[in-house]
This record gives sequence, structure tokens and C-alpha cells, in this order.
Amino acid sequence: MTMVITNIKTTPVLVPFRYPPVTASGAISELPLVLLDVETNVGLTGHAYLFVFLKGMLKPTIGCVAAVEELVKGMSADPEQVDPILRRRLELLDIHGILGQVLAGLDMALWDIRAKSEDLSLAAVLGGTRDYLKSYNSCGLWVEKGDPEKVADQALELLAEGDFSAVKLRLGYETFEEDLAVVRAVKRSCGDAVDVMSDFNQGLDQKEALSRCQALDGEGLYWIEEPVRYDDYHGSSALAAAVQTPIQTGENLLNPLEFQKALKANAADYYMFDVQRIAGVTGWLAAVTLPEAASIPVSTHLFPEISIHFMAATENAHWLEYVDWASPVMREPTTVSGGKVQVPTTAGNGIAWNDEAVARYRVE
Ligand code: SMN
Ligand code: MG
Repeated sequence: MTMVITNIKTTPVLVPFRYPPVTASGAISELPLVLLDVETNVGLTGHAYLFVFLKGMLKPTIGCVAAVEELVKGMSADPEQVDPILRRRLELLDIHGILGQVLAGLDMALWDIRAKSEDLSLAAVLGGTRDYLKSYNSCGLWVEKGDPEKVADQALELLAEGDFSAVKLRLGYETFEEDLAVVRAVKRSCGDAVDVMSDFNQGLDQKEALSRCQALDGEGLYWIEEPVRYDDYHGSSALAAAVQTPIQTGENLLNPLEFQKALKANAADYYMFDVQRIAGVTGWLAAVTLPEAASIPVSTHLFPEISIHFMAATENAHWLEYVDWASPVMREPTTVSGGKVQVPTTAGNGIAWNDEAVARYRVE
């Protein structure tokens, strides 16, 4: 029997953060997620979630899912068939906004169904050969005015949580002196054995980025992420050439073609993709197998539960970003020990709901 999509259920939730994000480009007080359950005629259900940033985006996202549901009802549940059909059909619309994110969510859920139908983990379906990924703790170290020592203390707390050997520090304070003070405090508290990634969240203009990033060379940062606009590939490229610390970018790239353009411009030394933006698992696979990407270290952005699966099958896998943001609604939250996340072997994409918690965090 052909497996077809029968309907898509949506559940809006607002999950509290342990350490609410404050970045150079804005703060988020609670985590609005749309949980997706894609149901089929054979009783298999695929799960995925969308991170919609603003509470007010829950309703429009759910409306967009309903519109896509109308298109896919009765369609094969095979992600490799659905993705090209929908992208061709919807090309005339703005496929980069909410719609693109919804398509990515649908794709993640369809890969869950595919894996469950084969009774395999998604990692195994994709031919994953790794047992674990090294991971850095990205749950905190937000832009916090006032006391660099407080940030430095939090770094130690974060390292202890999963015996991590790497953390990410958010930069882009009003002045470079504040950036430098927090970098030095965190490096001092963590010691040389710990890798400290850093992230400007696109907060600097070209001139300021050049001056701050060059001044940070020699401070021992593992990478500097998104110092300038994510889509200014040439600006980022000029920066990467002038700065010794590796430049990391990519969480905002919206499809594999954009990645190809960034690569052609030599926009960065390292790349990281967000499965909800890079066009789902299908988009991830297309991006990391581009011939030009062969020697580029690739990391993940958010979504650790599903990302661990496709990272297991990614040749140039670099770091898994660990955030626990969706953990409260997960049946089996991602765990880290010895700074590593084991690749799960249970069937599916790693996303299943803790129904009691979902009921608690559900909003209308
Ligand atoms: C980030 C992503 C999403 C929300 C806040 C901060 C950050 C990261 O860019 O890379 O984790
Ligand atoms: Mg980032």
C-alpha cells in the first residue's frame, strides 16, 4: 500500500527558557514552538517542531501549515517526492518566509515517517557512520551588561552540565572594551583546554567588524560567528581574509543555493546550518553534498534532537550546537556526557512529545 499523508496536526506551545537569549540583535523571553504531527494512512505519525521566535507568529504559522496541509493531503509521504513537488508548485509565492519554514518542518516530519517505516533511526536511513558528535553548550552566555565575572561563572556552570569542553559566548556589546572584558573573563575562568566559540549575531557593520575581529585575534577564540549581515557574502569574505580567527556563518542561509553562493564568495571558514532554514533534512543533504563543500567543516544550529541524526551521516561534520530549549516537551531530551552526544538508535528522527508537558505549555 502506498503511504500517503492524511492530515497535519499543529500544537502551539510556549516553553520557558532557563537562560533567556539576549543577543546583539535582540532578546527572546520565551520559546514559541509549533509542534507538527504529520499523520498517514498506515498509522505512522511523523513529528517535527518549528521555532517561530515571536508568540504572535504562532497563529500565522499554524495558518500556513493548514494551507500546506490542503496541498499535501493524499500525497505520497515520501520526503524525496514531496519536497520537489511542493517547491515547484509554490515557487511563485514567497517560499523564503514562513512558508519555507513550514515546508522544512513538513520535510523533517516526513523523514521521521520514512525512518519509522523502515524501523530505523534517521541516522541509519541516511547511512550515518558516526556513533557520537562533539557538542558545545550554547544554552547561555548571553549579552549581559555589567559584570563579565558573572558571565565567566555561568561558563563554568554550563561546562559542568555535560562535562563539556566547549561553550559559545555572545558578543556585540555597545563597546569593544566590553566585548574584550567578557572574552578575557570567560577565557580565564574556562582555561586553555576549553574551546570558546563566539557569536556577534550580525550586530556589526563592516568597519566595526574588521576592527573588533582583528583586535580579538590573539584572544584564543575558537570561531567568530556572524560578525556582519549573514547575506553580505563579500563583506564576510573580506573579513575572513583579514582576520586569523576562523569566521563562522550560515545559520540564516535559506537554501543550498545560497550556501553555494556564499562558498563561491569564500564568505567564511566554517559553516553551520539550521534545519528549519536550509530547507529541512532534504535541504541539509543537498547543501553538505555540494562538490564545493567537500572540505568545509559543517556544524548545526539549534534543533539538536534531529540534527544529531543527519550529522551522523555528514562527512565534514564539525560541532553539534547543544541547546536544551525544546527539551521540556521532548519524551527523550538530548543528553550530553563527556561533551558528546550519542547518535540515537531508536526508530525515527529523535523527536517525540512528552504529552503531559505539551498539555502544560500549550497556548491557544
Ligand atoms: C542564536 C540563535 C537563536 C536564538 C538566539 C541566538 C544564535 C546561535 O545565533 O547561534 O545559537
Ligand atoms: Mg549564531
